[in-house]
Amino acid sequence: MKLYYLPGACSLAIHIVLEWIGEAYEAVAVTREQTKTPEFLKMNPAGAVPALEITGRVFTQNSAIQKYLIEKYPQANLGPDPTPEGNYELNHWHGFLGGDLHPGFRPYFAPQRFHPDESAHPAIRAAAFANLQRLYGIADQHLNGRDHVIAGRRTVIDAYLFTFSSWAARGFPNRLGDFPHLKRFVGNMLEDPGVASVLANEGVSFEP
Ligand SMILES: N[C@@H](CCC(=O)N[C@@H](CS)C(=O)NCC(=O)O)C(=O)O
Repeated sequence: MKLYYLPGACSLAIHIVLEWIGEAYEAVAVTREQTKTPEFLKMNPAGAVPALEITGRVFTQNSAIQKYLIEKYPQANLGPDPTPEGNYELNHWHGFLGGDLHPGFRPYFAPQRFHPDESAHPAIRAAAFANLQRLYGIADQHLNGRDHVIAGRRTVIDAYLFTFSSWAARGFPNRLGDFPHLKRFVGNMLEDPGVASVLANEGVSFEP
């Protein structure tokens, strides 16, 4: 397996999941510019990471790759409880993280993609920040009294929420200070040997 990733980007979730699975894989760092080259676009026409190559086939889209890896490596036990409710929880958090939280960062980190006039950027960032604070508040309340997002044990969703929480820790003025339960969750994840190894490998470090 070969994972193409941008250091610290959303591909970090797949990187952690591969480390947890424990099968052999290669992690290949790319730059944003490289994701737009003809070679990369042939692999993923969306010009984005994560892209996971397995014996000549390329898998893309974070939540789809996570579900694939859950089924491919059941012995890693990184999926939901095998019940309709368990599946619902997995899909619910994929929707929240991939559909709400991830796109919520775009106007915060790249307001120029939303308005060419620089004078509009502070207002765009402020609105994005308010929305992100609201969304992190939801995740924070969910983690009140829980060590894991779903199933009462480590799953792919822990890796996915951790990834976006690392963006907040690195990009918000108060890091995760407004979210005590999330901060505790991230602190625990930072002590996980697999997570620590992946962060070191990607050259990413941060305080929650
Ligand atoms: N919906 C895709 C989004 C992937 C995505 O946005 N990846 C970002 C990194 S977090 C990327 O590769 N961006 C390249 C760019 O902005 O040019 C997924 O969930 O996998």
